[in-house]
Amino acid sequence: MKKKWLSIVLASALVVSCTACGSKATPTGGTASAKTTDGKTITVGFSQVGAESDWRTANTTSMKGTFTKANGYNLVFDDAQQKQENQITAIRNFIQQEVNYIVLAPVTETGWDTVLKEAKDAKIPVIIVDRMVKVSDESLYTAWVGSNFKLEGQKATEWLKDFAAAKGLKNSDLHIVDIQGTIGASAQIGRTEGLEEAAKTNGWDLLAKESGEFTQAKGQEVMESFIKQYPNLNVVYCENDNEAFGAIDALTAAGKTVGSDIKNGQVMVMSFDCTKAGLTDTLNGKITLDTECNPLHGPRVQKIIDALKSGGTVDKKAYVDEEMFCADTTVPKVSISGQDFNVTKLTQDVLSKRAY
Ligand code: GZL
Repeated sequence: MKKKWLSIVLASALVVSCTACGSKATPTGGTASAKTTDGKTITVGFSQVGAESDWRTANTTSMKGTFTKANGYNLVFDDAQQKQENQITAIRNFIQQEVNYIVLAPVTETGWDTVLKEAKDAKIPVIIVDRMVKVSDESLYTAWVGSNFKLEGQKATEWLKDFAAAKGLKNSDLHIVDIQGTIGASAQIGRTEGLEEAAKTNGWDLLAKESGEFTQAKGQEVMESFIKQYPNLNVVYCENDNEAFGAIDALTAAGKTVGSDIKNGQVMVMSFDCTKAGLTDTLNGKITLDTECNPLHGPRVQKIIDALKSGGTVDKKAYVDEEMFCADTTVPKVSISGQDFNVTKLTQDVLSKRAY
C-alpha cells in the first residue's frame, strides 16, 4: 500500500514540478493525470509550434504569463519544434492526462481530423490559436482566435503600390522576391496569396518565391540564393521579421544598400510581425514597412476558456485588429475593399511603447 501511495505522490509531484516550471511538460507514463481535483484549478494543455521566431517567443510568453497558478490555471506546455507529429503526440498526452482544455497553435493547416476527433470523443474542448486548421468537421474545435493573414498581405502590397506610385516608379520597375513562411501555415498561405494577387493586378515582376521557414538562418540562405539568381531584384517581401533579419544580413554582405530608395538602386525589405527587433530595423530604415501580426493571444484564449467554463457561448472565429508601421509618412493609409487602414509613423517613442 505504502509503495502504491508513494508512486501516486511521486507522479503528482512530477506533474506539478513540470507544469510549474512551464517547461516541455509531458509527464511520462501517462498515468499521471493533470486533471486537477480541487474543482477550481483549470488544467490547460497547450501545444505550441516551436520557438522559431521572435513572434513565437512573444506568443509563448503571453500564454505562459496568462495561464499561471496564481490565475487559477495549471499549464501543461509542449514545444513541438515545428513538427506536426510532435503536436499530435502532445494532444494525445493531454487527453491521457485528462486536461480540462486543449489549446493548439497548429504548425500547418491540414492533418488534424483524427487527433481532434479523439479530443472530441474525450469531451475536451479544443481552442485553436494563431494559424488555422482545415478540418472536415468544424465541430472538431470549439473556437479559433488569430490573424487575417490574407488581409495582412493585401495591406502590405497595397502600401507598396501606393508607395511606388508616390516615388514615381512604374509597376514594371518593381522586381520582387518572396521569402515565404513555413509552407502550409495559414500565415504563409495568406501573405503569399496577398502578394500573388497584387502582382497579377499591378503587373509586377514577381521573380521567385521560396520558404524561409520563418527563421533568420533559412531567410538568409534563401536571400543569398536569390541575390545570385536575380541581380535585378529590388523588393524583398519577407513573411516574418526573422526572415527579414537574415535577408538584410545577406544583402549587406553582398554589397547591396538596404532602404526605400529603389529609384537609386536601394533594395527595399518589407516584413510582417512587428516584433521589437523588427520595429527597431524599421525605425533605422532597414525594413521599410512592417505589418503587424499580434502574438499576444494569452488573454484572448483566457476569455474563451472563462466563457466556456461558465457555460457561456464563444465566437467560432475571432480576428485580432492589427496595424502597420513605417518610418516615413509617404503613404499614411491604405484602402482595402473600401475600408481604410492607417499606417502608423514609427518613432522611438512609439517603439518604446510596444509590448513584444
Ligand atoms: C503568424 C505566426 C507566424 C509569424 C512567424 O501568426 O503563425 O509564425 O508570422 C511565426 O513569426 O513563426
